Amino acid sequence: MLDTKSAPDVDTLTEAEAAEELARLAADIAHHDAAYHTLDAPEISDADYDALRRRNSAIEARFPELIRADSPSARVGGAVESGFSKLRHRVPMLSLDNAFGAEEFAEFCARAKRFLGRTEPLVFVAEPKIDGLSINLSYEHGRFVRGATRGDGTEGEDVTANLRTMKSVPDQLIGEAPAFIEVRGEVFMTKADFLTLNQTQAEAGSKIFANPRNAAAGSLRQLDTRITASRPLSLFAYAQGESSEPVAATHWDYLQRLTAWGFDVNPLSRRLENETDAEAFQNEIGLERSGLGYDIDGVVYKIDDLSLQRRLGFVGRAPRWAIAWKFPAEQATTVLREIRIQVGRTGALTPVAELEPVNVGGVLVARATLHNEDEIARKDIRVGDTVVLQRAGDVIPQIVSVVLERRPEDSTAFVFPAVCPACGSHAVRPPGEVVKRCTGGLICSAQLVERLIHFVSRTAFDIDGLGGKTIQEFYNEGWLHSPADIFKLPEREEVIATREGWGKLSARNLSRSIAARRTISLERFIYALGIRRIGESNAKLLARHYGSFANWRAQMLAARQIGSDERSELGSISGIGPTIAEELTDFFDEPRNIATLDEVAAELTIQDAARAESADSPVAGKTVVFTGTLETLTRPEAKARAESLGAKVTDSVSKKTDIVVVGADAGSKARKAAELGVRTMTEAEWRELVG
Ligand code: 5U1
Repeated sequence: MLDTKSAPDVDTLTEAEAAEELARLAADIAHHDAAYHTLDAPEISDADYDALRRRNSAIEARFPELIRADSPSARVGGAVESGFSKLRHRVPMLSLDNAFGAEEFAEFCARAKRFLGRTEPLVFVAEPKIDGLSINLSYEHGRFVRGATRGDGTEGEDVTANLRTMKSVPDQLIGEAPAFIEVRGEVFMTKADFLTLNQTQAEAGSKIFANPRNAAAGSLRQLDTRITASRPLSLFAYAQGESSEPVAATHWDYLQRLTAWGFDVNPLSRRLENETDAEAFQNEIGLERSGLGYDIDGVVYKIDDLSLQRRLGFVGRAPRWAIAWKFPAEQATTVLREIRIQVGRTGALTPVAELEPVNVGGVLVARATLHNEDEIARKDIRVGDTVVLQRAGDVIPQIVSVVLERRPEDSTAFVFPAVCPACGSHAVRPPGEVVKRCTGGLICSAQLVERLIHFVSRTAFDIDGLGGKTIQEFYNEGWLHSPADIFKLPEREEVIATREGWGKLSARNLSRSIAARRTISLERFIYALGIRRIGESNAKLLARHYGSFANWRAQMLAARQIGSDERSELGSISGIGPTIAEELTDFFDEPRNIATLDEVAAELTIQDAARAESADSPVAGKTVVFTGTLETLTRPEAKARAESLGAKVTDSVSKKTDIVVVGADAGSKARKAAELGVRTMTEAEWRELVG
């Protein structure tokens, strides 16, 4: 994942870098959206996720012409996922503004009073803010008829059937109820239920949830109602949506009605006669927090008088009459046993702290992310250290600092590995990035499945009948160790035909699709290798520049030498540049990548690419000679640029020469050009000609 803290300033990005980063951000954000909303298994903290979105918007603001069709800005993070039908909330479910201290709370009160033009104190209802999942329940004549998640605030998922399985969602309201009413509240899981559920999940080899919030969301958003029914979900009701008639004059009275109708209302809720009572309440709940059976991340303060609430209304997506006063993150100290390096599916090496298990705000934590090499160095985190651990309402616990007084005497600084722990390939860290990556993309077990899925994907080899699930299955069988193994699958056709979901015909078709792809264009082949930053357009540039597989391979091997002509040539291909050149040479620096590359190439006929030739270039088809010392270009750069525009570059001047570019201290070639009447130009004139 992009590290937004150390990423280059948006103002310094070139257009090509911006386009590339937007593509990466779109993929990263979509991945994290799916992890959070669909899988309920977030991989990064909310703050890191927000930073990714902010960076995406900043780049789009600077390069509006680069905004992608799949731009994350066009999607709301909590957008509705497939699987459940959508339900539109009659009154939008808005979010709350936050206050992070007494001063910000006082500013909120002052704003509300200014708006209302009043000076007398405000009466509030204070309720602990549960870290769960907001839902909207609709009742007609007292009977529960529909229930939806918050979704994007306007439209949520219809989880009626699942909500019906919860004891704390009354099916029939007790006593008198309006013809229609929407009741809002928070579905949550207690800390104890969360721990028991995770234990059961672990024993069954099923998914482990990151925290009670995700466990609650994952349990409510089950397509199989029986699974939801088996999960211990609770609900506190706390707000109203649309109502066919008024049911109370104050929020406090409304909470009493909710209780009378049969809802659970948080028993810690309190009516505060004066806004100045809020700080004491905040401190009181803060002290109780870690002992509560459920996670809270603050207290919600709502102006009690509903007529004042109506007058205050909303600003943007949040009410002017309520605010969430957040608590600081919960902390604990523990001992760091080990720093383990995880290899992600894209080859990113991520350090993870293995901890002496410790209770942080009621949840047992045994692992924390260390983000990257720089983070470890900056905090000087060492194995054996006592560390301060923090769990915000967030996802992954973090190490805040080291308790230096408790550092063992023999401790040594952590040395980040230079090789991948999964495959032993060398690990590299491109300039300007914080993430170290394994270079053994084609051989690394941690990355192989992902690489193979890319290899057979529609824009690469496009092998029909070989999707991600099948690749994973065949990999699990031990049939796939490298891309070349894809082409050996037809040898297993008979066995494949006997597998569940397969038959003779589909196995035959798979063999045919594979055979049909044994001939491939050079650009698709280069793209299929999945080398970092070599997307479709860069693969095309490379293919058109180098023409054949053999030439590309030889040139890449030679380009590993920094300062070589081949390296300068590679870096000077318009659209490639030194960063991408380095990704390529890193790939070719790993001997096992080359062996794997050759192994798959041996299975294929790789078609040559049409050499780059720009029809409208003024030098296309011309023979050009460079002589003398060029000031703004190296000789290989000048040659590569001319060739990429379709010119032929030669060393000697003859009648066939069309242009001689004369640099400083040019000698005999310039004289010969004059004798033969060949057109000469200065370096500046050449640059102007070729743009
Ligand atoms: N306890 C509580 N949590 N909570 C969350 N009350 C409450 N109210 C909310 C939200 C989003 O919103 C209303 C103020 C509309």
